[in-house]
Amino acid sequence: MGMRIGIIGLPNVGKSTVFNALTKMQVPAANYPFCTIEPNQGIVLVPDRRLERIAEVSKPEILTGDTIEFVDIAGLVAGASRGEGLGNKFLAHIREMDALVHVVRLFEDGDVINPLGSIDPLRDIDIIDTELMLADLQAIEKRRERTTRMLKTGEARYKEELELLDAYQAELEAGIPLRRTDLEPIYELPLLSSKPIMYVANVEEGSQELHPALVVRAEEEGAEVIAVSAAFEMELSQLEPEEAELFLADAGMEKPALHRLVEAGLRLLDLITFYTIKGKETRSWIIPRGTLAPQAAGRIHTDMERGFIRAEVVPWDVLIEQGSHAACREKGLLQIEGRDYVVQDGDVILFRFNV
Ligand SMILES: Nc1nc2c(ncn2[C@@H]2O[C@H](COP(=O)(O)OP(=O)(O)O)[C@@H](O)[C@H]2O)c(=O)[nH]1
Ligand SMILES: [Mg+2]
Repeated sequence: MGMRIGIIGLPNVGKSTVFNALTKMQVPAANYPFCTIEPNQGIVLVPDRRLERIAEVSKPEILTGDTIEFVDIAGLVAGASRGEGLGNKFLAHIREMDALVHVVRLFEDGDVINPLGSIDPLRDIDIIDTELMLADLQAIEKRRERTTRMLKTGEARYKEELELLDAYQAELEAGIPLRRTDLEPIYELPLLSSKPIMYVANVEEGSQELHPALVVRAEEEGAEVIAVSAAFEMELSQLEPEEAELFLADAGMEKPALHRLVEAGLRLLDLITFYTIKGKETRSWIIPRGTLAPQAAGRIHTDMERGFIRAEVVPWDVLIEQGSHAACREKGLLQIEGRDYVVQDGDVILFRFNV
């Protein structure tokens, strides 16, 4: 789908550790096209218990989970918008992301230098937000010159755009990231502070405790915040599945915190999952919420979208109760859906199409 989540945060908060653990994430029995595109760009398997449950009844030879892309974006320091650190390169990178995971440091560890000297997640968030907002103000300034020139054409949309740019600017000058406003976006002007965001608190090993001020901030923003010990997750990701189970149980955890991070990433991007059982392969597919059946089929193959006839749909839990599409059909539990069907999270779908 090409959805990308950028991992951002101050230096030494654990971004690369989270990223590396994500790309090494093991999910039992799932085959997937893992790869690291570049050292800081990785395809991450989406852990999915439902897929595993479906596989218990479909017994596929090949089990394939869908993936999502994460990017480890280094180099943000105070002053980045003026070109400090990796400055502009960093900001250009963020512009390409569909959503952001902001890692903040809650672990102490005297051996790992904390450039700002103390644990203070709100200060850290404000530093990053300030850089995003300053970069936005610069982008708006540039856009304004162009829009002003275009005003001469007399087209109403340029006057409207100018008003929108003024509205953005007023919010930013008041210190409000655009994601917290309901101003409409300008497609050709991707603004950094408008990207959907969630927080990862890199906590002490063995702790689930979130900083109270961080919880309040996240709530104000309607953002999710997830406690992760990057060091623990890194160790966990290197273990064989059986060892990992024991390691998790010892820590009193049901599943890796990174699974919750990826799940939250899907919610952030408003993505849902549907499943297919076809021949030897059972597979999960990630699509934007609201996708119609033909476009969902197109996610599998463009021919299937072009030749779409119908979708035979059953919710995943009904499928595992009944065992197969055929059994569902006999009991009249199969939904026969056409071109205007909106695919639902958890649907198991058999597409019928002409080639
Ligand atoms: N104690 C502890 N150290 C960590 C944790 N996460 C990362 N580190 C260490 O902190 C240092 C910086 O981590 P890194 O992931 O490179 O940070 P980045 O600059 O944000 O990419 C490394 O030495 C990591 O091993 C953690 O959860 N606990
Ligand atoms: Mg790093």
